[in-house]
Amino acid sequence: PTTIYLKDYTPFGYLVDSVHLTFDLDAHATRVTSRIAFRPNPDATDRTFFLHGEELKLIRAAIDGAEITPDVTDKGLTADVPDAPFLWESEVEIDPGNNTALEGLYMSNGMYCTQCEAEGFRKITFYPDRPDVMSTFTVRINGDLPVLLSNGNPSGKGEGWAEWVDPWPKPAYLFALVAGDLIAHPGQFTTKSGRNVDLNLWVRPGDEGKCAFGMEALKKSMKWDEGVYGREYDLDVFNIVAVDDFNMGAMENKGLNIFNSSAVLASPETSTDANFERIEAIIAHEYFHNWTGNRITCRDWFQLCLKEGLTVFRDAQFTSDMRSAPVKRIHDAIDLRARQFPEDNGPLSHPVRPESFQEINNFYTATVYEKGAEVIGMLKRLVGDAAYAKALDLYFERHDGQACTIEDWLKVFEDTTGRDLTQFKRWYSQSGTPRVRVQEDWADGTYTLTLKQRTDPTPGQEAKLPQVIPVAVGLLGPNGDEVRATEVLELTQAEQSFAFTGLAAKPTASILRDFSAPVILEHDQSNAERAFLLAHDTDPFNRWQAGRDLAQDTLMRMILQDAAPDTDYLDGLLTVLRNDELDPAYRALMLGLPTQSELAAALHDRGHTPDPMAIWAAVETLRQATAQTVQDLLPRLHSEALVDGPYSPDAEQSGKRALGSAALALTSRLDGGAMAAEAYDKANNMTLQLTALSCLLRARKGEAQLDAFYEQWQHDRLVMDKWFGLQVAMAAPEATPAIAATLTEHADFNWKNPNRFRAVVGALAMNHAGFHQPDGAGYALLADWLIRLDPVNPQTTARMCSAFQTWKRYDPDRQALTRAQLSRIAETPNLSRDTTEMVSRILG
Ligand code: HT7
Ligand code: ZN
Repeated sequence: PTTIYLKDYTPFGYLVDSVHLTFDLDAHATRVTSRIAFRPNPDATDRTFFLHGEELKLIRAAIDGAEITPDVTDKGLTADVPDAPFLWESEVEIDPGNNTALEGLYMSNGMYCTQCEAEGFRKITFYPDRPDVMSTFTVRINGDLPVLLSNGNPSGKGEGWAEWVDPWPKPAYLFALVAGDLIAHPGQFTTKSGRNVDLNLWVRPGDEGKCAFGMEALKKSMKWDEGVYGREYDLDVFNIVAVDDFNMGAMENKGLNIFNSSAVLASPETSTDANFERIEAIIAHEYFHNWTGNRITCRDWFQLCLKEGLTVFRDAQFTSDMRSAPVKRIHDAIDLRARQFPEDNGPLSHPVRPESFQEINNFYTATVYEKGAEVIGMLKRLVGDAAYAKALDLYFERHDGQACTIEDWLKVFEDTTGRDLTQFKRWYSQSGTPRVRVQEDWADGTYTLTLKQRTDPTPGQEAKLPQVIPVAVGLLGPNGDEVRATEVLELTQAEQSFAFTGLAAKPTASILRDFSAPVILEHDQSNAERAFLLAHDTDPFNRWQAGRDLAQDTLMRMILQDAAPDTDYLDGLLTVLRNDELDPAYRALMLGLPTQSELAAALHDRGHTPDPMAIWAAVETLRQATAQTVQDLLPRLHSEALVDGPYSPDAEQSGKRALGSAALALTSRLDGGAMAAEAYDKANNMTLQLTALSCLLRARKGEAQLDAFYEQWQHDRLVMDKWFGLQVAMAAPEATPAIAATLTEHADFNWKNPNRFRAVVGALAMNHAGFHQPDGAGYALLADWLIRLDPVNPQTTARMCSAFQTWKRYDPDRQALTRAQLSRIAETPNLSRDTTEMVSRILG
């Protein structure tokens, strides 16, 4: 496979002034006719006329009306063209009914839909399918279906046809078409300058009752982007379509967002609080792309973080404003450590702006998205809120309508603040998670903090240079008062000291407040200091972190020394749980533990070989001890979940349910699931029903409820995904591979549907002790399914290969078993480019 490099970028030889497309829809022989106005690009030197095109049957091609016979390969075509403006025409035939890869034009439940990011448009027609080629599009759809949608504004329709005009120049990856028997959930929004926008959420008949929340989330997002970023919507309509077969969460096509139905459809009976929160965030994310991604797009795919990092950062700000900022920050740190840190510190490590790739679909990663967002958060923290706002205003003004780079992005900050961001730019080019080691000194009223940074080698990057790390620090006095408010220290050297003078007594430091940088903090604090911070820290993030550190410390000693659960942790937790002044959602987070995979990483970091079963056993023991310690509080905490009045997925109610659910889970460890069985019968929303069911399954009970759940919900595919997934997630380690294998034989296991596939096979990879069973059954089952899925859907297969990325942490036997499975995948005939790249990187 060919490797593509950032350094090789050159502009395309031609500009596109307009695109006219006509679709004659047919399940197996859709005709796509294109009329494209090209002219030579004065900024380009290479005038090769190459149009991407894959899996297309060329029927006819013409230049300025004269038929031609271009040179066609399986990647595209070349042709001789005039050295002046010309009209390109082509007609191709495609087969959406047999498109299982869900890229290009495909079918889902009888509905036509498209997915063009990153390089799917080339499966629709011949085109310069690269993000720096932007054009207006006019689209005519001929098809015998009631709803025919494309980007932009509607410009005409009749029996069996519709026409759409998108006045905003866009790259082909933002093209979209949907056709089907759909029902609209309508809404209205008036922008701040008075534009009336028709909003529609299009769903399959039967899903009408799951639209109201998504529509409200859209309106809130539109309002928020006007208020916070001054960004207004720019078309007369905004359409969202829900589709069942989709590789990712959603897609921000101009004026026509397409969503995985799991990322937009919601009702209290069928969706959990977590589902509602995720849906609100994804709707906001896709909407915010209208400015950060669509109006200002990426010059090339190496710049993906330009739109994704910024848009994730913006959606996190939105969620913080809509809900609780500390709770959101803690969730984001948990997520980053669970998904991005393993990536950044393993064989798949790559910079936020990668420098090469074989298959761009493999770089829609936690590093590009979530670390990319953290980088923007650091920049904002370093320059301050006012300067950030000014820089963003300039970004939108200077680059509207352009395809940009990270250099353009940083330049607006340099121009507005006068700062030199040369060193900061290393966050975009250096891979790996920096580690910051803390040393503390106290003498004569001066507290000195010495911070040392280092980043371990990562693939292709042996030596690392120091980065600019904003370290937010506050100091607490002996009685718990804050003696120094939060200050952002700028760590720019490999080692740097910061002195705090004039202190009456040795303070306790609260370091990396609000998780001010995506780094690993190495701070040898005593458990007494951690307990002190857990009781007193005024920074909610670090207060939570102190509890997390205590939990991790006790788990490590339980695993390595067979120690008993630590009383500092248990007593501290008890005090926090008793404190009714603390937000229930926050207290629920306090009850969380590091994931088993995180513990495996921590053990590996300290030079130990993690034993997944020992980790699992320690977590079980600590949970049991926690339940015993806090048992008197549990009935009251559980009753929190049963809020009065109608269900609302808002932060307040869902926080109460989170705490109540955590209490029920602990109670189940003491009563064998008796209370969970009662809770299951009484549950009047999906959050409570699913929590009760998961408690029962973990207590190795709940067979009757599992069957009842199936009977109740078998008609609802999104709820059935939960039914499949929960059984694997809650399975005992030794039983996990067998349970997952049995579920893959279930009549409702439609493995070609990515949501269902992920529900079972993805959950297997997430069940740490179950996946890492010593006989390798988990590895073999995953490999079997990846091999089977690859020819059908390479994108989803390749993404799921990352379950193997941590394999070198484990013992030689497990490594040998994993290597055998990875080799088996690698040697599969005709393996996709996507999966080939992932497996070869993981094998190293
Ligand atoms: N920009 C989108 C990324 C994307 C995608 C979405 C759906 C299916 C396939 C896809 N490939 C890339 C999603 C986003 O970040 O908003
Ligand atoms: Zn995005």
